[in-house]
Amino acid sequence: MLNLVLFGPPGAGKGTQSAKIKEKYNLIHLSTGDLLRSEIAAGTALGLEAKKLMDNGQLVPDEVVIGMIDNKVKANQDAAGFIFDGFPRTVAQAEALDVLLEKNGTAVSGMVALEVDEEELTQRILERGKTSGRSDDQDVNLIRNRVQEYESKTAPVADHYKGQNKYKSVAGVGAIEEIFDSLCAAIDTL
Ligand code: B4P
Repeated sequence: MLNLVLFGPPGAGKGTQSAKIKEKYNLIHLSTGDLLRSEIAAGTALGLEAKKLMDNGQLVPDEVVIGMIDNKVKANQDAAGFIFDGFPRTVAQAEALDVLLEKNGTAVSGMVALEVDEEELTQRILERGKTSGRSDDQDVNLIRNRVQEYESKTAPVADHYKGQNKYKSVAGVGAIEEIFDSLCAAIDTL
């Protein structure tokens, strides 16, 4: 089973590359951002709470996203594997993922990180904001908050996988196809 954690700051291209990776490796794509946006669109209580935090560029509580991932993993027991996109975003989420995969008789195969500088991230997100309708994509200060949340709470997640010898990184700037080729080369070593 291939269980891939695709990692990187907001706007690094995790969603873009996940769509390609899932086709090539026949994986189930689990994006916590997409799952939360579905809850918001459906107007659920969870979605309403999440929206307040997402509109400030803050992370949603760990137990909420861990519960969503747990349900999806249990519902897809026959999958060839998973691509986790935007999850885990805290060390507590990474520890919970280890436990829930172990209960299902499997483990994270590796983390691959996309490296992109903040100026490029900001430009990409603002560009997407022109058409995405996402309220967290429109404002430079809000994007800065998201990057700060990433630096303080999410970047340490890389150390969790470095400690398990499961960490790789690739340059995330350039043509989407070239980045995809670099990602596949890294995935093929896992
Ligand atoms: P996400 O939905 O995960 O949003 P993201 O980080 O902006 O997305 P991504 O990196 O996938 O960027 P994309 O491919 O779209 O999270 C949103 C919010 O949800 C968070 O701020 C948080 O509040 C909450 N949340 C989600 N998961 C959580 C968790 N686990 N715990 C707590 N809270 C959580 O790329 C961005 C843009 O760049 C696109 O427009 C794309 O077209 C463009 N692009 C991609 N590759 C490019 C390239 N090579 N060159 C030029 N442009 C490129």
